[in-house]
Amino acid sequence: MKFSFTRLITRLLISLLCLLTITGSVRPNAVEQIRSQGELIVVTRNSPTTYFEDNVGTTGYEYELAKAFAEHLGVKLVIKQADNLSDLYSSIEKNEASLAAANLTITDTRNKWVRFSTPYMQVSQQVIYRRGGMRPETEIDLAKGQLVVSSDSSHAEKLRDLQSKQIPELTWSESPDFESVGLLQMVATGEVDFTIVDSNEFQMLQAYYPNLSVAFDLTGAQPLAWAFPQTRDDSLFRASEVFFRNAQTNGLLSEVRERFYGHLGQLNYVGAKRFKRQTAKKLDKYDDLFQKAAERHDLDWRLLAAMSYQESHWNPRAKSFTGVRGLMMLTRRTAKELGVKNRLDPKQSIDGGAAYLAKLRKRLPKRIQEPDRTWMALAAYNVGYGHLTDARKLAIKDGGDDSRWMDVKDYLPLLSEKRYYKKTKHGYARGSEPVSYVQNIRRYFDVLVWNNSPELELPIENEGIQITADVRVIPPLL
Ligand code: BLG
Repeated sequence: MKFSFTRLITRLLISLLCLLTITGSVRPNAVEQIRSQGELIVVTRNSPTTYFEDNVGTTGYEYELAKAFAEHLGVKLVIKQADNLSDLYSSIEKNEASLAAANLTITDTRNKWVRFSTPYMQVSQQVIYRRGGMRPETEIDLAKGQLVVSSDSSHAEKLRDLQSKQIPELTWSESPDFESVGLLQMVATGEVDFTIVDSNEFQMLQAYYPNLSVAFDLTGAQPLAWAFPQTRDDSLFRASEVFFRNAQTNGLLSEVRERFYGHLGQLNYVGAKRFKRQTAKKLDKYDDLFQKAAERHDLDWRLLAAMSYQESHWNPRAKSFTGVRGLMMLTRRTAKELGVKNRLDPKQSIDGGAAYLAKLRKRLPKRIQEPDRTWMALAAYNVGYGHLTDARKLAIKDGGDDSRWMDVKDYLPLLSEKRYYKKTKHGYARGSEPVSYVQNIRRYFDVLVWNNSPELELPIENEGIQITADVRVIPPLL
């Protein structure tokens, strides 16, 4: 009896195994299908924190991560753009995309119908108000003003939760058509009193809305992750787990974070407001010169404009303490080397500055890729090529990567510490200056690029947005 029972079990197991092999060979799993089609379809949204066009083409935090995941699978990335969150989720439900990568917060409700990947970032939900307007101090105050959020967002979910558990009188409006950019715009123009966005979105967009500020954090840290459909076949989800594990250890996650968020927070309220004012008042006078110089030296004119703002606030007669002068702040020595006769002449200054930056960019070793190459050329423009090289050497000595700005920017400030500079070739330098210099320029550059980007249509203040017909107003729970 015992013998035949064991035999029965063995037979059953063998049959099961055969069945699995047969079905396995008949129906390839998700990863096998993606590989045989040669493409990974990812659905996302067009926004500054996810996916957008910049001066060099398509980019964005989610886009870069998704591209790396497609490379990990050995296929090409195909982006599908959703207009709103509901379309985004329906794309993965209907299998029109393999995953959604769109600054999505893991929430209890969403967890019921999608499978979230390993989180790659933590954000909090922030209540945003207009300076000089009504500032809510706590959740209860949200009931006192007009509040708008995106439909199907984690913010709407949080409000529903607050309404049912704590503040039954809470009301707000939801619209599927509004992304963070539109919502912030409405608060900025005074059309509504408050909105809620994720902290990383506000950090990125704050520079465009100097009159907006964070009232308080509505939540603690919440994880962002990719969303996969809840199918039995979890092969793609498992592949993503391996990918995220590698991305953590090989530095990809920190590299992408540095690229999109590393320079944020540089522009404070006063700085952002001033930049906006000056852009409207002065940039017109010089943009032609920036464009011509950029063309001549194969640079982006908005980068030259951003540099010039950082250097002189677009004042052609600017003069530093040490006698550095003009729109692009050329030193006497550098001007001479470049053949610039009059540093106060806008055309000569811009042309000279552009030529100098282009020269530095070419001079860097070939293995330094963009955009790090440009950030390093900017640092050299400010502190000198020799000091930049010293910092790169310090990075190498310490096991860092001298071809990454992310590493080099940590070593530049050490050039002002004796125990480091006494061993470098070019000696002492105020090394933290080029670090803030580059960060500021990147920030100004972003603003100029986005203001010129047709997709994002960033804020022209006073131009009100009408709340569209499909805004749903969530009534109080009374
Ligand atoms: C830069 C020069 C570099 C020079 C470094 O100084 O000026 N760049 C230009 O002239 C465009 O050529 O490098 S070196 O030739 O290899 O030595 C170092 O000397 C300019 C910097 C200096 C800085 N702004 C462009 O970024 C400046 O104005 N500092 C003012 C300091 S203070 O306010 O007077 O204290």
